[in-house]
Amino acid sequence: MSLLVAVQGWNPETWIERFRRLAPDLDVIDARIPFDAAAVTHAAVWKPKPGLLGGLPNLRVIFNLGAGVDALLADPTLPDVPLARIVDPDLTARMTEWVVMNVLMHHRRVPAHAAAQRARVWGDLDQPAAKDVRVGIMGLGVLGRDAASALTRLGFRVSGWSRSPRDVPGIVTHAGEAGLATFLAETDILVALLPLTADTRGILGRNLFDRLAKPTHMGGAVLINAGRGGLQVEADILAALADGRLAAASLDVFETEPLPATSPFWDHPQVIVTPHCAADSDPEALAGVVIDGIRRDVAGLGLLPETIVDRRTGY
Ligand code: NDP
Ligand code: OXD
Repeated sequence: MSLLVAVQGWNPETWIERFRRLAPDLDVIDARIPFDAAAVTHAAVWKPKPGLLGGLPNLRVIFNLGAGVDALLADPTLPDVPLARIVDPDLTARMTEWVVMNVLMHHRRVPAHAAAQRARVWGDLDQPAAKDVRVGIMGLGVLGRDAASALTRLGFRVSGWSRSPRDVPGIVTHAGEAGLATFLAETDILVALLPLTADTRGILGRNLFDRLAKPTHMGGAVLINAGRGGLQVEADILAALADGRLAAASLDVFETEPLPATSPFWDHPQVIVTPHCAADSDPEALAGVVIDGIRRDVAGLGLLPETIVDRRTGY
């Protein structure tokens, strides 16, 4: 068996080294060096060059080294073989940390306190209890459910929204277009953990911001997006921040990445920017997931169901 490693935007060396260490019996091939395409049986990829995977005649499985597969599915030549994505407690815990940190930053008014500190003002800001703050999570998948559970434990009133109806302990759930208006009207802090698909592209725009709760203890509602930049309409976010429909935003993902130096988000006083690092894929933690997947495939066990990407829905 041969594993082709094609990683762009991250350091491929650390993945290759980790795969070789974990599976010395496997021929690990570096896609940056000329290789025998016919020898490749499995591929571990992050944003591989379009067309690369289509040129592998004996490919059995593609392992996407992150949770989101939008970049991969955008390649029209992607071969029709099983496609797995990362589902792992390490990645999930990182995302939950980022979400909880940002919800608390806004709930506890950290940007406002930081501005007051710089102005040497001993301020007094309205500070409700977590139980009086409504956090709405768009996307009740692996990441959304874990973030919901952590926020519930902190005492927030959590609700969630998904494509199909979901039962998630401790939270109120809504589904589909029919459930969206109620979900938004009861949300003070909106957390987007959706995949980017034909249905979700541009969903975080004017029409959605109009329907969020108002007013809140922070002024308007707060938007937190760690899903994908393509979910958001950045001109609409800026307009909503300017007229108070949004009080603030935490954005980890952007329409264009890296975020261009000219973007108004960089120095926007109401916006917290992080550089698509909400949940990094750590080779040390995640290479083993791929190796297990290869072993399962070779043994005829199939991939773990929760990792399998459904190409019809796009996630
Ligand atoms: P999952 O596939 O487990 O869950 C996706 C959720 O989104 C599901 O609840 C699904 O609904 C819901 N959903 C999909 N389409 C729609 C729709 N049209 N309307 C309503 N709900 C919808 O994904 P994960 O939780 O593992 O990951 C979510 C995303 O997070 C990834 O796709 C990726 O883009 C992003 N991500 C970002 C990272 C970062 O560092 N910023 C790191 C890792 C992931 P249903 O339950 O009905 O299927
Ligand atoms: C992912 C990401 O999808 O890092 O895992 O964005």
